[in-house]
Amino acid sequence: MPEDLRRVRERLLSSERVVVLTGAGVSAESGVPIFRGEGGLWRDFRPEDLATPQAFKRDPVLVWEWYDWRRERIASARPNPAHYAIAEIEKRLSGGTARAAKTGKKRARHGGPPGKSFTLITQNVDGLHSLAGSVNILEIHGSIWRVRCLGCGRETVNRDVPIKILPHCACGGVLRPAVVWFGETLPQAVIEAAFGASSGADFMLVAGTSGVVEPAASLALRAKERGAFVAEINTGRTPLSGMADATLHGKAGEILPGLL
Ligand code: BJW
Ligand code: ZN
Repeated sequence: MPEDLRRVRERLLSSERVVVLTGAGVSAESGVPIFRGEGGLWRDFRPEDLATPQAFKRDPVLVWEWYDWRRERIASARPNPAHYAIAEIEKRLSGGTARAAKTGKKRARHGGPPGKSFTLITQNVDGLHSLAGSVNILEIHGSIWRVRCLGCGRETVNRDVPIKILPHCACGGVLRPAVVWFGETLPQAVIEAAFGASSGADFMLVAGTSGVVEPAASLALRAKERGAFVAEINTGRTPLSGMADATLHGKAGEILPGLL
């Protein structure tokens, strides 16, 4: 086992409050396009045209067509070894099923590692972490499988592929994807929980994110500031690489299973 991987693994094993922060790179090996860099969505599409509230106001049909295309790709995607390894880390830390991480029940009954906690913070909207079995997940940029009514504000699950464009709510209002666009604030409770977990973490793993989108990138800085060991897994260098205690270069789906 390479020395840096061994070091990260040892830190993970000896830590008590573990946080994993993921980005699009973790789903890349599932065939879900990333945003930046080679083959990224922002090479072919302008975020200003598709991922802002102004863009939706201007042309909701165009925005929905783009989301419908992405939903179709994601619907046929399956979790990859990176998603499964993250779910397995949660399961081991919570002493049984991943669900025990949330309820604490299994740990109490089966004597899993006492006092350990695990939080997965994801910027991904694809839902693949849940499909892989992760439980304690904070989806800070929302979910592509949820819609929100611009009229009554109600948020619901919608898995229609294709979706009927323009989708409408029972109240007659137009539905939008329940994701966070540029210039929008993140769901308050979710981002507060993410900063809380990051502030208290003693180990943070940052995987497959370019680290350029705020406030997500600041979660890693917060963890580092508060004394966590920060490890990064990425195929390339990012603005977070310099402050990370360890940087593992390569594909998340190949490196993450090695941490188990
Ligand atoms: C692999 C791999 C493999 C590939 N294995 N690795 C402070 C300073 C400057 C600007 C701001 C600031 N605070 C707020 C802003 C504005 C803005 C922002 O951050 N702009 C910067 C880009 C300049 N932020 C916001 O507007 C946020 N809102 C906010 O802060 O509200 C308050 C506020 C508003 C206005 C002003 C000030 C404050 C909202 C951000 C919303 C982001 N939305 C999107 C779309 C979501 C919905 C959807 O999916 O459709 O979220 S944009 C897109 O970027 C998406 C992602 O979640 C997000 C992050 O991308 P991610 O996950 O990092 O992916 P990539 O593609 O960038 O990187 C992939 C990485 O993986 C790469 O590094 C590869 O090398 C690597 N990789 N294959 C491992 N196999
Ligand atoms: Zn409504």
